Amino acid sequence: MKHITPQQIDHFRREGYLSPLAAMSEAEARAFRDRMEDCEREFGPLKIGEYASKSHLLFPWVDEITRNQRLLDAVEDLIGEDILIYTLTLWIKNAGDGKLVDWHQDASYFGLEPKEQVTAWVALSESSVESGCVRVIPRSHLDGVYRHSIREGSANHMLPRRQAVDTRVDETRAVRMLLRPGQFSLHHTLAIHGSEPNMADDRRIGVGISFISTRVRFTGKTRLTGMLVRGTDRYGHFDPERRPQRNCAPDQVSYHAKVMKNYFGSKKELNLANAE
Ligand SMILES: O=C(O)CCC(=O)C(=O)O
Repeated sequence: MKHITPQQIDHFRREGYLSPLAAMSEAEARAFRDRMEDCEREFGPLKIGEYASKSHLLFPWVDEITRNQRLLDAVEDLIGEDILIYTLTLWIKNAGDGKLVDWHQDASYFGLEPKEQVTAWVALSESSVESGCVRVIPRSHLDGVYRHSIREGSANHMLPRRQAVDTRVDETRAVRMLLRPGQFSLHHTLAIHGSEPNMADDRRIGVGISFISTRVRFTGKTRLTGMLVRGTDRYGHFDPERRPQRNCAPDQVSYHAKVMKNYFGSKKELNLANAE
């Protein structure tokens, strides 16, 4: 075990999540947040589907977060030592902006087999009850993939297609994954999760990194890309991704746009909801 204990691994397998774990100090998280906010001043708001998606291809500071050793040690303890990033999202809720994430499972639109993807959610600001932390339904990952449908007209939903599980979720069972800046949570690809609006005075900022083992493959026909962050890729299910050298270098911006088009196109091909 590199970062988490056998008891914590049991907890993850039984409950479908693990939280909180330490990735970095609050001061380090603040420094990453400052770098993010510099980018917002330079490039404008970071939006999902644009620069807030697969941002590790655009910004060296995001690339750096994804290579945090404590984070990768915990992920390795769960999925093994050969680790790829499948996708990544900057989940930014500004104070009082009303944004929320409806109950959903990542596996319902990722199109991956086997369903061994794990999301690490790294807090760059306080993720609390007031700021709309991620909530998860314990043991919901044991029931397979639920039907999802598109919630039209819900403009504040952060998932691009506003998809949500059809089943009524018993919210009294939800666990709030409270995080200080620099801490992270882990959730299973089949765990039902979501979050409420930010009612705090500060922004709520999280980096959601979807990790897979290199043995996991995409089930559609499109050939997708993935970023190897640890170990060796002996399978070649994904084309390697190119790391950014500086924020939004023009050739990297066009590379990112091409990768995103391919990624979102692949969801349509599978008839899955466009997401993250
Ligand atoms: O940040 C949120 O509120 C939701 C995050 C989420 O859906 C995810 O990381 O998979």
